[in-house]
Amino acid sequence: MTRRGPEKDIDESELEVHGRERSAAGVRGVVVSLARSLQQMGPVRTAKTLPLLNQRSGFDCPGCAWPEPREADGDSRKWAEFCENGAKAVAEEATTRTVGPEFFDNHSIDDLAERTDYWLGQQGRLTQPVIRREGDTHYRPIDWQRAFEVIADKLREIGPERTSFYTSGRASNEAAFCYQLLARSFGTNNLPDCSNMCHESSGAALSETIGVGKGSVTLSDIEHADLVVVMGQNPGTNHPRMLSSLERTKHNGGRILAINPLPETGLMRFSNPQNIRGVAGSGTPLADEFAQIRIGGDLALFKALGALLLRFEDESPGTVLDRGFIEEHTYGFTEFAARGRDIDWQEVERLTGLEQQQIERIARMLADSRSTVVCWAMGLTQHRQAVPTIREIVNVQLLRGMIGKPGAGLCPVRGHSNVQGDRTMGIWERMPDSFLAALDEEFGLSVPRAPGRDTVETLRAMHDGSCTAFFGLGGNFAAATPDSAATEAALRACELTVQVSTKLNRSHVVPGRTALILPTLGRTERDRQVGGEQFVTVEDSMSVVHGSRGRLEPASPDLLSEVAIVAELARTLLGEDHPVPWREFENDYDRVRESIARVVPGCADYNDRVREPDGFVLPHPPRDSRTFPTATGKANFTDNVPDMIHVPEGRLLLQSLRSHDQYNTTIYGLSDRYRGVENARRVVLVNPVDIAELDLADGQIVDLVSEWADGSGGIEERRAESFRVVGYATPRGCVAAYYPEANPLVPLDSVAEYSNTPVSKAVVVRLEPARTVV
Ligand SMILES: Nc1nc2c(c(=O)[nH]1)N[C@H]1C(S)=C(S)[C@@H](COP(=O)(O)OP(=O)(O)OC[C@H]3O[C@@H](n4cnc5c(=O)[nH]c(N)nc54)[C@H](O)[C@@H]3O)O[C@H]1N2
Ligand SMILES: Nc1nc2c(c(=O)[nH]1)N[C@H]1C(S)=C(S)[C@@H](COP(=O)(O)OP(=O)(O)OC[C@H]3O[C@@H](n4cnc5c(=O)[nH]c(N)nc54)[C@H](O)[C@@H]3O)O[C@H]1N2
Ligand code: SF4
Ligand SMILES: [Mo]
Repeated sequence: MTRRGPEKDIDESELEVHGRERSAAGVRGVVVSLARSLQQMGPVRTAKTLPLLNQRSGFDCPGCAWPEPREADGDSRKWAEFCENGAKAVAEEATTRTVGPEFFDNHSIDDLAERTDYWLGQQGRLTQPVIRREGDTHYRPIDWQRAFEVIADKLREIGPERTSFYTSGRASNEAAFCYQLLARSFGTNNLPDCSNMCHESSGAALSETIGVGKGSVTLSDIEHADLVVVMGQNPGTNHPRMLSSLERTKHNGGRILAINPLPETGLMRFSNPQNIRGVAGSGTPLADEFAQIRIGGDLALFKALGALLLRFEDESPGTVLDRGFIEEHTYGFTEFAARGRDIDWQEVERLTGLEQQQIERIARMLADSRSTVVCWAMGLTQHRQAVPTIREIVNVQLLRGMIGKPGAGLCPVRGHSNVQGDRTMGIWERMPDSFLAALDEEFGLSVPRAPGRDTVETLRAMHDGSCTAFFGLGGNFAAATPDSAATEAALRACELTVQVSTKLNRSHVVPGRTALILPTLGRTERDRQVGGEQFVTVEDSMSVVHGSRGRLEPASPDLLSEVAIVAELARTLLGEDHPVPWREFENDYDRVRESIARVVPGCADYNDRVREPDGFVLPHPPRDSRTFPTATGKANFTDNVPDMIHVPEGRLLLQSLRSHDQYNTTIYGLSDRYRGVENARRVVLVNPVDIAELDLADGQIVDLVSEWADGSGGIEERRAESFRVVGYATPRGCVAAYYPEANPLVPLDSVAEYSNTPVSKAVVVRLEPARTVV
C-alpha cells in the first residue's frame, strides 16, 4: 500500500512553549516512537521493522554513529536495542508514503521551492529517476540507462576539474569505496563530504596530536570510567543510547561532568524505559557537575584546567601528573609546563562565563579521577578555534596519561551512522599518498595526487565558476551548507546537478541547468543483485566495522542501490574496458570487499571479519598500544591561545542546533519536547535578562541579522526573517536557533582554522523587530 504525504506545511503561528522536561527518554519516548512508526509505516510494517533495528541479523540504525554493545565487552543486546530517534529515523525511511510521477506533474520546481524541508521530506520516498532538462519547469521521468548517459555526456564535457562529488555519511563502506574510486578514476580528488561541516576539526586536532583522527575509546571505557566529560553535545537527542551507557557509568560509581551553554535535559536526568526505575521512578540523575559555559569558552576553560593541574602537582608532587606516561609517550611537555601556570581569572571568567570556584572544583574532579573520558560533538567542532580547543583537551588528557588505558581516552562522538567509515574508505579530498598508491596498485590506475576541494572550497568554486557540476551521494547540500541564499544561487548556476537520494529535499528544488534525481535503496531495504541478496558494512564512532542487512521490500521496484548507481555510471562514463571490474562489483559486493581488504589499512580479511557476529574493531595505535604515529612519533603537547570572539554592544552570539525532532535537514516533526518548544521551528532562544535589556518581549517576532566583518573594514549583513523570541535558560549574550533555518546567517568565509569547517555555533547577530512576518 502506498500513501501520499500531508498537504499542510508548518504554520509558525501554532507555536506552543512549555517548560523544559526534567528527564530524558522514559515511557514518553517509547510512546512517541511507536506513534511515529505507525503514522509512517502502519502496524504490520512497524511490527516487522523495529525488532530488526541494530540486531545482528538486521540493519544498522540509520540514525547516529553510536555503537551497539558487543559480546566481546561482555555485553548482550536487548530486544529493543534502539532509541526514540532511531525509531524515527527508520520510520522516515520505511514510510509507505511515496512520491510518484504524478507528484512531479502536479508540482513545478518553483512550487516545490516554496515549501519547507519538512513538507518536502514528508511527501515520502522517491520512486523513479527524474530529470529537469534545461529550461523546463518540471522534473520528468527518465529511464535509468538514459539517465546515466545524460550524466556521463555532461561530465565528459565539463571535465573532472570542474566537478565535485559530495558524500553524506549514510553511504555504506561498499558504496563509499566505489564512489571515491569513480571520482578518482574520472580524474579528481574533489570529494567534499558532510564531515567537512562536522568532525573535520576533531580529525585535524587528533591527527596532529595523537596521530589518528578518530576517537580512542570503546563503549566499555565509557561505562567503566571514573569521570566522563560530556561537552558541546546533546546526547539525549542526538545520541540517545549514549544515555544508557552514561547510566551504567553512574551505576559503576563513575561521575559525569557536563559542559554546555544549555542545561540540555538529556545531560541532567535519564529515565531508561528498559528498567523499572526508568518506567516507574524519576530516573537516574546524570551530571554531577554542570558548567553552563558561554558559547566558545571551552578553550579558555581547558587552558585554565591545564594550569590548575600543574599547580596541584607543584603543591603535592607526584600525585597529579602521570610522569611515566609523559616521559615515555609525549613530546613538548617541558615547553607546555614552562608557560602553563598563570591564570588571568578575570579574563577566564569573561571568556567562559564560569566562576573561578567552579573551575577549581572541575580541576579537582579531573585530578581525582583515575580514568577520564572526554566526549564532544558539534558544540566544539563548529567554532573558529575548534581545532585549538580540541588540541587543548588533548593537552589536559596527556598530563594525566588518560589515553590508551581502560576507562580513559578521547571520544569525538560522530554524527551520521557511517561518516567515519566513509572516511576510512577514502572519502576525503586529501587522502594520503599511500592510499592513492594502493588504489593504483590494486587496479592498475594512476589516480590524481593533487588535493581536491572540500565543502567550502566547492562552494567558492561554484561562485567563481570553476565548479559547474555537482554530484551528491546522499545528503542535502543546499540546506546543510552555510550562507543559504548564495549557496542556492551557486547550485542553480551549475551546468549539472545530480542527487542520489531517498527523499525529496531542498537540494532538489534549486537545480542546476540540467538536474537529475536518482532514487536509491535505504539501509532498511533488501538489496538484490545478480549475485544474490547483498549486505553492506559500516563503521561506528568507536571504529567497530560490521554488517548491515536490509529486510524490507524496497519502496519501489525502480530503485537501484548506491553501489549499483555508482558502478553503472562508472561503466557509462569510463567505458566497459576500464580496469576496475565495475560489473562484478555491482553483482557481488564481496568483490568490492576483496579490494577494500587490499587497499584500506587495517581491513585485511575483510570479508571474513565482517561476517563475525559483532564484526571487528579497526586498529587504533594510541588506544591499542600507546603508540602515536605523529610526526614526532609521540603524542604532542601543543600551544593554543584563546582569542575572544568580538561581540559588539547590543549584539548576541548565536549557535544553530538540532531540535529533538529532526535529523539534520530532515525534519521528522515539530516537537522539541525536552526544550518545551512545540509545533513550530522559527524560534530564537534568548536569556530573559537580554530580552528585557534589548527592549524585546517574549513571543515577539524578530528578524535575525548576522554581522560579519569582511576583512576590509566593511560589515556584511545577512538576514533570516521572522523568528519568535523564546525566553530560555541560555547564558547572557548567547542565543540559539535551529539548523537549517539559521543557515542563511552563517557567512561562507566564517570557517574554523585548519579544518575549514563552517562556524555554525558562533554567529554575531542582532535581533530586529520583524520587517515582514513569514
Ligand atoms: N536525532 C538526531 N540525531 C542526530 C542528528 C540529528 O540531527 N538528529 N545529527 C547527527 C549528526 S550528523 C551529528 S554531527 C550529531 C550532532 O550532535 P550534537 O553535537 O549533540 O548536535 P547539536 O544539536 O548541534 O548540539 C550541539 C550542542 O553543543 C552545545 N554547544 C553549542 N556551542 C557550544 C560551546 O561553545 N561550548 C560547549 N561546551 N557546548 C556548546 C549546544 O548547546 C548543544 O547542546 O548528531 C547526530 N545524531
Ligand atoms: N547551521 C548548521 N549547519 C550544519 C550543522 C549545524 O549544526 N548547524 N551541522 C552540519 C553537520 S554536523 C552535518 S553532518 C551536515 C549534514 O549534511 P548532509 O549529510 O548533507 O544532510 P542530511 O540532512 O543528513 O541529508 C538528508 C538527505 O539525505 C538523503 N538520504 C537519507 N538516507 C539516504 C540514503 O540511505 N542514501 C542516500 N543516497 N540518500 C539518503 C535524503 O534525501 C535526505 O533528504 O550539516 C551540517 N550543517
Ligand atoms: S543511539 Fe543512534 S544508532 Fe542508536 S538507536 Fe538511537 S539513533 Fe540509532
Ligand atoms: Mo554531523
